[in-house]
Amino acid sequence: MTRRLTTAQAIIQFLKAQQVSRDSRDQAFFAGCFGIFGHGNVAGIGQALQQNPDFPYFLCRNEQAMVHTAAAFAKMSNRLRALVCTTSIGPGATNMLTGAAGATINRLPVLLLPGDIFARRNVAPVLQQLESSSTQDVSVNDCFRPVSRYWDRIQRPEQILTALPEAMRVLTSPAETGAVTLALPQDVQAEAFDFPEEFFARRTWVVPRSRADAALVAEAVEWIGSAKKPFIIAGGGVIYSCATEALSRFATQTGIPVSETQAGKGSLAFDHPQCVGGMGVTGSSAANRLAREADLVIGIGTRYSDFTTASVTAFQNPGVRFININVAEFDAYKRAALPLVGDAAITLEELGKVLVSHQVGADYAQQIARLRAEWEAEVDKTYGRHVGPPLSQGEVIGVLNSMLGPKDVIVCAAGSLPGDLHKLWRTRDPKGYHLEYGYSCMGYEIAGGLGVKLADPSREVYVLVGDGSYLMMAQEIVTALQEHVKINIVLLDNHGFSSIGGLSRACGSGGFGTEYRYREGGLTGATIPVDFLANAASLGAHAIQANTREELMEAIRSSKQQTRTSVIVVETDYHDRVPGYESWWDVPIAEVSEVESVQQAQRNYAKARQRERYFWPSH
Ligand SMILES: Cc1ncc(C[n+]2csc(CCOP(=O)(O)OP(=O)(O)O)c2C)c(N)n1
Ligand SMILES: [Mg+2]
Repeated sequence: MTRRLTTAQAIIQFLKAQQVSRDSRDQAFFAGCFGIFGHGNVAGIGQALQQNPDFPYFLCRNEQAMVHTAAAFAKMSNRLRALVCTTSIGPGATNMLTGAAGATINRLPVLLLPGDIFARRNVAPVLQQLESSSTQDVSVNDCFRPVSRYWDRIQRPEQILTALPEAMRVLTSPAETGAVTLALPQDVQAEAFDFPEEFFARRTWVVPRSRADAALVAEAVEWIGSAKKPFIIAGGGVIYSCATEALSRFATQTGIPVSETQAGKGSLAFDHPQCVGGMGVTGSSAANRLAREADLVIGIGTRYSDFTTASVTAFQNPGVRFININVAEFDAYKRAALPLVGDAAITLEELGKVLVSHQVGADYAQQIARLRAEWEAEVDKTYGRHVGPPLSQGEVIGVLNSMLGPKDVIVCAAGSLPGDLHKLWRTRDPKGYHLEYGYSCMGYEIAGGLGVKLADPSREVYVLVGDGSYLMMAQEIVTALQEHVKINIVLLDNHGFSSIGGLSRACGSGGFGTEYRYREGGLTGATIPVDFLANAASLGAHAIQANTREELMEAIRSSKQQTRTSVIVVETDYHDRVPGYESWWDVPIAEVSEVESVQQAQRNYAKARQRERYFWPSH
C-alpha cells in the first residue's frame, strides 16, 4: 500500500503521527508549525500546511524569533513537545541561524525546515542563491551544519523515509537533542512520490529514564558517605527530567546543600532549607562560599559553563572531586568526574535509597543554615532599597517577586537582568524561572515569552526585557496579539547596555560605546529619547509607563486585568547595579594599553586568573 503525496505533504503527514512518551504518558510531539512563506516554501510546505488544518500554522514576524519561540515552547514542555519552523530560501533561512545555535546550546528540540535551492539545478542561479564556482553542492543552508545536532538535505522525495526517523531520534533524545535541520530544495518539496503507508502510521518515541552503571553508583555512594562538605549543583537537567521532587527528598534526607545554575533555578523552592541559591558568577554568597570549600561537588544535569564554575575558580578545596549525574556522557565526564550517565530522577532515587541514614555533620549543617540566612537578608535589603526615580533594577525585581503568583513564569535572556534575577529571584515553582542563558541571546525574551505561554496557557507569563533587547526584537508582540496569547512585558529602560557598560568599566575602558547617546565626536551626546510607550502601543499592546514603586505596582495590577499583551515601561538607573558575590569571571584584559585604568585592570586580572584550576581523576 502506498500513498501518492508531494514530499512536503508527506513530511507534514509524518510529523502529525509522531508521539512521545515518558513515564507511560503519551502525547503528540509536534504542536504545529511556525513560519514565513516565500518562493522557497509557499508552494511546497505552505501548500501542504494548508491542506492539513489539524496541524496548526502560526505566522510569525521574524524567522530568528520563531526559533526562539519554538525553543521556549520546548523548554517549557520539558522537551516533550516541539514546534516546526518553515522558511523560504536565502535570507529567510539564514535568519534562523541564531535561533538554531541558541536551541542547540540550550539542548532544546526544534525542527527547522529551511527551503533550499533547486535540486534539479538547471534554472540556477535562482533568486537569493549563493553561488560557488567550485561546487554546485552548496547553499547558505550549509551554515546550519555546526549549529544542528542533525542536518540533512533532501534531494529526492524518498530520502525522507530515512531522514525523518533520524530527525525524530535526535529530537526526542535527552542527550542528543537540539536543532534538527532538514534543508528542503523548493522543487523537491512539490515533487510527488508513492510513499509506503506504514511511514504515516502513528509512532511513539519513548524518552527513556536510563540508569547509571551499578558499580559506579556504588562508588558514588562511598564518596558521598565519606565527604565532609558535599555540595550539589542543580542544572537544567534536573528540571527537564522532572527530578525536582527527587532532589528535594535527597537534599532533605542528606542535608547536602543545593545550588542552582541559570537553567536549573527552580529545582528547589527558594525556601527549601537546603536551597542555597544561584551558583557561580551570578550566584549567591552562600553558594559560592560553600562551593569554594566543598570536597565533593555533585553536578546534576549541568554543562559546567563558565558562569557556573566562575571560570573554574569556584572550587578551591585542593582535594575536591566531582560526581556528575547526566544523561549526556559528554557532560557526565566533565571535571574528571565519577560519571553517572543516567536520568537525574532515577539516579537520585537510587542514591537516596542506599544513603538512607546518611546526614552531613552538624557543623556543616549549621554553616549552611547561617549562610542561607545571611543571603536571604541580603536579598531583602536589595528588594527594599528605595532610590530614584529612576528605580534600581533590584527594587523592580523585588516588586515583581512580591506581586506575581507562585505559578507565574518570568522569562529573560540577556543584559544585566539575568544575573540579577539569578541572584535575587525567589522561585516557588520548578517552571517559574525561564532563563535562556546558554546563548544569552538578546531578542529571545518576547519571542520566548510567546513560546512559554503557548506551551502552558494556564500560567501568567512575565517577560523581563532590557531596552537593548527590546530594540533588537520586539515585533513578536504582533504575533502574540494575532494568536490572542497574552504575555506581560516589563521593559526596563536604562538607555543602553548597563551590563556591558559595567563590564567595560571593570575592564578599565570606562563604558565606551555602551550607552544610547547622540554622536558628538564620540557617542557621548545627550541620551537618545525613545518613546517605548508609543512603540508598544503602535504594535497594538496595552502600554503603561511606571516610574515609581507605586506606579509599577499599579501597572502590574492593571496588566493583570488585561486580556491582551501589555508592555510596562519602567525607567531604571543605568549605574545602579546589584554587585557580584564572591565570584569572578574570566574576561581577558588588554595586555598593552596607554590607559592607567586598563593597566590596573590587567594587573588585577592576571592575579585573579591564578585561581583557575584543572581537575584530574582521583579514582
Ligand atoms: C544578540 C546579542 N548581541 C550582543 C550581545 C552582547 N550583550 C550582552 S548584554 C548586552 C546589552 C543588553 O542591553 P539591554 O537589553 O538594554 O540590557 P542592560 O544591559 O541595560 O540590562 C549586549 C550587547 C548579546 N548577548 N546578544
Ligand atoms: Mg538597557
